Amino acid sequence: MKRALITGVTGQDGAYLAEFLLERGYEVHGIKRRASLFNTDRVDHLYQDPHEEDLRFILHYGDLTDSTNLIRIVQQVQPDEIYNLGAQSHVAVSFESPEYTANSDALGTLRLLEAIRILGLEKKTRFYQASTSELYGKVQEIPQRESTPFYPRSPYAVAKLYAYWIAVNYRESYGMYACNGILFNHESPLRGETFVTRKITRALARIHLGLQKCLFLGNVNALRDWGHARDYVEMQWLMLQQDVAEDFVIATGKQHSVKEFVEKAAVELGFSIEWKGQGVDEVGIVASVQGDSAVEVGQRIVAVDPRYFRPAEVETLLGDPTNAREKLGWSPRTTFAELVREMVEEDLKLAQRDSLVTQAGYRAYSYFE
Ligand code: NDP
Ligand code: GDR
Repeated sequence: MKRALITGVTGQDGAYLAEFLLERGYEVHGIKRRASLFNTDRVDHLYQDPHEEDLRFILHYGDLTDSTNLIRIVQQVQPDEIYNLGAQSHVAVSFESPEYTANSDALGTLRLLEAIRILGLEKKTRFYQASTSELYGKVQEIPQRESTPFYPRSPYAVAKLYAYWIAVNYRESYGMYACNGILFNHESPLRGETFVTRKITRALARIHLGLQKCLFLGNVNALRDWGHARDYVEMQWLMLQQDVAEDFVIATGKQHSVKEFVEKAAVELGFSIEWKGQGVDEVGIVASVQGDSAVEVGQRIVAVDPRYFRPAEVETLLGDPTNAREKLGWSPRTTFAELVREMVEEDLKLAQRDSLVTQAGYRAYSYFE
């Protein structure tokens, strides 16, 4: 039985990857952070009572900023594969907490690679690094492929640049099987609520049910290449099953704006949106409504709030996944329309639950930015 260790197992990708590896017969170990509240919602369905025999899903307390803890876990688990998905992954937050972001995202990667080396596991343990399209930042070439020069535009991207190169360096220096998946944005109903896609589907579902009035966004003209997280974790695994370690761009090859995402999500809920004004005065107005909805024609349901602008923005990203298609036989299964539909459907269920709880006189939700 193969043994995998996942950092960031409680995150969006960690949850999909853990499920994927368990289905393939792996013993899966995950690192979770200590928190004052439960933070394992996304993997609770995989939880096994530690008293059960045949335990295949095991969580360890740990943190990417804590070397000795990482060395102890790697020593104990002796993994065949490590997936380093843990990170302070929010680009805007990285401007607020640049030092912490560097510590967890850049040095955290180094700490894991060193743990492998210190324990003499260079030939046994394969290492996957969660690299990102944010490395391309101020875009030098469209579409972006493995050979496109990097130009990071945030403390997050700069930290991930270090992580990218230290993985390459350990591969070249110590013959380790270490590789980077340069993944473009991937979303799902498990996406964190403060990333733009989930923020949109969550807010529009709530507006549709009358639980919220308006959705405030930053740069609505940003362009992204959005895929589904479920499709992308399969590739993370595939990258570790090759004869030779290599870095791959993973993307859909299709690009949409934040505005298009809003429009598509609205249509799923039965209303259409028209944009008026420009820059900070741009607003989304309801143009038509079909069926039962709390929204009304003429209602302003999207507005721009400069608080969500970033000190340096990544305006456009579009990936070229040719290499992954040709060498890994991989191509994304979920279309943009299917992705938006699935996210809206799941957020509508959550909003309906909140609506019932509110009607029963209880406070149902906390406010997310
Ligand atoms: P999430 O933000 O959903 O998950 C991040 C995970 O990392 C969570 O489990 C979080 O724990 C954990 N974590 C954060 N800080 C630490 C730390 N100091 N020590 C240990 N664990 C920590 O991210 P995604 O699942 O979306 O992304 C997975 C990885 O892929 C990240 O590295 C991200 O930067 C990268 N990436 C993501 C893309 C995307 O579009 N989703 C695209 C390209 C790269 P907790 O639950 O306690 O917060
Ligand atoms: P990104 O994702 O920065 O690409 O990083 P995010 O969804 O945060 O932003 C995408 C684009 O939308 C614009 N935007 C807003 N973003 C947020 N979060 N909130 C808003 O209100 C808002 N309004 C407009 C942003 O400015 C941006 O242009 C994600 C993360 O998962 C990273 O970890 C990962 O590496 C990259 O994707 C690839």
